[in-house]
Amino acid sequence: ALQGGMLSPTESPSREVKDVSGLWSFRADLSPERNRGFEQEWYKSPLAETGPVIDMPVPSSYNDITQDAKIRDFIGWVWYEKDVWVPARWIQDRGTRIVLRVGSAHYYSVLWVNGVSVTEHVGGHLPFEADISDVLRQTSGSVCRITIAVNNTLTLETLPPGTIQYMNDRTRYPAGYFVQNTNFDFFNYAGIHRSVLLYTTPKAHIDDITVETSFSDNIGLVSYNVSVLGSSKPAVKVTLSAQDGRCVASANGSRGVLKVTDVNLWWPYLMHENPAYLYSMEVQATAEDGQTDVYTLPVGIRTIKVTSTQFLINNKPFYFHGVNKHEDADIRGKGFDWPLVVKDFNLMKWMGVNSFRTSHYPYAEEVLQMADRHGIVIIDECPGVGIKDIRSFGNVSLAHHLTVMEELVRRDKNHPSVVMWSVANEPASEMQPAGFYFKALVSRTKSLDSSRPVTYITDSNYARDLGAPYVDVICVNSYFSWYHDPGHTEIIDLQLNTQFDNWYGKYQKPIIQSEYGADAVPGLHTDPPMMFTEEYQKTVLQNYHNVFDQKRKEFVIGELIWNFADFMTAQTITRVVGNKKGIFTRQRQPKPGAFLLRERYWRIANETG
Ligand code: GCB
Repeated sequence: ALQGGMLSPTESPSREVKDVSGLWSFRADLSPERNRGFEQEWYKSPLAETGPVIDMPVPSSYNDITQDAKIRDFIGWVWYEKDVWVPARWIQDRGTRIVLRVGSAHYYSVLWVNGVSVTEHVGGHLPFEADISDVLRQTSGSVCRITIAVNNTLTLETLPPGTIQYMNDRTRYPAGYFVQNTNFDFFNYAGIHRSVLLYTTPKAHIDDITVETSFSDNIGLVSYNVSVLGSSKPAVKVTLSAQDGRCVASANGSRGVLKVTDVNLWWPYLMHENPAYLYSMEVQATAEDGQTDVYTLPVGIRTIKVTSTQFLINNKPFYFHGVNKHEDADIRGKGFDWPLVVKDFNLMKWMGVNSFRTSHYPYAEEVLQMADRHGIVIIDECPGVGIKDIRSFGNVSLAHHLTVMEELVRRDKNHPSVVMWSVANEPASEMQPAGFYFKALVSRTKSLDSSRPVTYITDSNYARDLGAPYVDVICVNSYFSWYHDPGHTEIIDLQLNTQFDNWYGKYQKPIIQSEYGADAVPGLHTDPPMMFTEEYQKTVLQNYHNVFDQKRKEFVIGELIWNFADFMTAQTITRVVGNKKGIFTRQRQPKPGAFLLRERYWRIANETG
């Protein structure tokens, strides 16, 4: 089990945050074994002393920043370094705890401060941190040299999995030639993808907070649990305030239940005239020495329930009309970017999108915070995409997958916008070990969080899928008239009806169409429609929608288009500079499919209200 909490770093009277993103020094280890950096101990001295460095922005993927194809397609260790100034008062005040936190770095990371190794992390999409107070106080003064080595190699035991294939035919490939294979199509962007922060807390500090909410009649209930580290008998005080600042409930003690009369529930927007209501929960922990740590957590009070035909938010049926996204954009790749995040939310609200899936990995915390505030519902997906090789169902893989779910739940458990966990996308769930694997994964996730349903996204045959018995909601991807029967949109009606009836007939669980769509290269037109034109994408969507409209009255509880926007992929013969199934281009300009969905989503919103 994981140790400790992962509260999102925020400032408070007792905490400071210093963002050390910006320009870093960078070098890719191009040596044949990709191991020169470790052999020569590049972390021991400034990176520029061991060879040439280039400028690299953080956060950003490094792949598309330079003109060098070797860096775009690089596989192996890259090295980042930055000198930052730590305020002298942080160092001098021994009661201050100084933490270094990386929002995410893809995939495997090793962290040094002033040449001293402080932590390592496996996994490309979740934060990691280290208490660096002692290292800073023992090493040189206030300058702090941060070195981060990041390796994007994917193996059978990483999430997502991949394989490195050595090409041994010397008549066709030079010595040592290898490629990275994966079972997913999005480009394996790498580097430091989210902010790097230094932050402080008092030595005795609030390590974690867990809230679970419910209500009965007009009384809201917030059960909370606070863990404090560095003090054996902290005095914990919790205060819940409404949006106008009024205190609505308070309690003493590290766990308890707050009662809120005349509660304002957290509702998805479009479902209520006062959506996304957030209370603010201030937690104060005072240690024996009188020092107080303060942390404020936004809290949305709402419930989730699943029946055999419905998904209920606050006991009202919710229909997912939304999108699948990617963290993906020109130049920055998967690097966090506020303009992009805000633009995407504006586009989603323009379209009447009420939900999205974080396909195919956990997104930045800022995205979840936006969704909390705007009332957009999230299916929170872990990076378990493309588990297709039987060797990736082994014990080592499962153990890592369980750890990733722990890290994900630990980070995201308090977001009202998150209504369901997705533990995987399109695994080979008909393979024999999949039954045991998904049973273990779903039950562990439920033991970590009993308040949310769990699913994974399947594209396998309903009769042979071995994981479906364990999920709460069936999520199905299908690409009729695209990967099957290309060009034949007239078969969608029959095949999609059959798909839904088969799954429902076998499991009596509500179903989300978690992906459907077609590539449209912007500017390509034909009538009658042909594959890859804007007209064809629209026709595929319309044919799917006709079936959704019949089944929505029964047990289909949602539709998520693949994809919100075009995104970069590995180079293959089926992708024309990326996957073009976006209803927006990669630059976020609408294709005709976006207008079609906009009309549809607003119509559904008005009908279901
Ligand atoms: C899928 C995958 C998604 C792909 C999509 C496609 O089933 O889940 O990651 O991008 O199909 O366009 O092939």
